[in-house]
Amino acid sequence: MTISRRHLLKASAAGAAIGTFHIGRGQAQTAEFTYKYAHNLQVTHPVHIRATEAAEKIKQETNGRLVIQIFPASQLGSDTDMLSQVRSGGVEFFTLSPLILSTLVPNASLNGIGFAFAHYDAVWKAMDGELGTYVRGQIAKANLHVMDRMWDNGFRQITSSKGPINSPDDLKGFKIRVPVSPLWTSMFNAFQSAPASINFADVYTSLQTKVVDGQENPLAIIATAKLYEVQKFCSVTNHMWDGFWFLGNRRAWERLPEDVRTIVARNLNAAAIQQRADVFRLNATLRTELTSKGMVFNETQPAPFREALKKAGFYAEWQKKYGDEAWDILQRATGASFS
Ligand code: X2X
Repeated sequence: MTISRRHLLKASAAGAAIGTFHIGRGQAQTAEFTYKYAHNLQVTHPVHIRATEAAEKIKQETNGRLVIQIFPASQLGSDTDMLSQVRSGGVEFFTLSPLILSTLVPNASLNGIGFAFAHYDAVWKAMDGELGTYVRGQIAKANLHVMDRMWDNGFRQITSSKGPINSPDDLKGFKIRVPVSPLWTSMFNAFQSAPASINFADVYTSLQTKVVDGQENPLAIIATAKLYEVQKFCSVTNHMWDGFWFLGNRRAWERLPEDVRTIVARNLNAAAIQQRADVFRLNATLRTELTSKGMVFNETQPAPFREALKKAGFYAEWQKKYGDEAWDILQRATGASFS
């Protein structure tokens, strides 16, 4: 029996869908598993680039048994849709912001508390440490598989077509797009802005048509999604750090033989580490690049923004929502104190 035939039979026995034919290295092979991975970013973003490399390595190392097809730029649907799809098995893999994931796993959003992280060292210590372990435990309880290493989105900055944000007062009444997540809405309500929950798939158009005046995202996204075409000002607020959990449909994950799972996990976790370094490097150059495209940057101080959140009862409210155990983990992990 040939290898591919044996795999085919194994796949049928496991009840798995028989994969599509694909040509690799000059020979026709049948993939035993063909899985879809969906994400919301452009193909120029480090998430897509590193995931593509990882998928290629996974194909090679599994001798073509697992082919991961990547669907970028919300091609298969918005984050909200894809979260349902990865739960039902319509897509097998999906990268998602923990804050959006919190619509399913409430305490997943801890990392997004305003001004919790001062710099990247604190971020990875927390997300590769106790905070990440706690959140992955919460995600597992919701019946999703999650890879150990988180991918980077970045420190978020506020862009606007109207004018710079220099102080919390400038956020009052500001029509700002936020991702679909209670924590984001709550934070910009605390600033007395007018937040609108919009999936990333619709952000460019909503800015272009002036449904909203601004949005907030890390520089790597402002650049790769070309938001500079529809936004003039970029205010460096670093008001929140956000990343992406690499999620898997639980049944699809468990259907993979153990040796394949090991190969997938090793490659995706290694890709995450490289992707973090990519974003870090981009941060150093993107400001110049975006300035040359016409964006106007300004610096801000975190203290008045943090004070405004505190005054509005933002930290107290979320401490109550998360519970003391989770809040203590956040404080220990970040070294931040919000009282
Ligand atoms: O929707 C966003 O703004 C993005 C791309 O940063 C997230 O996935 C949270």
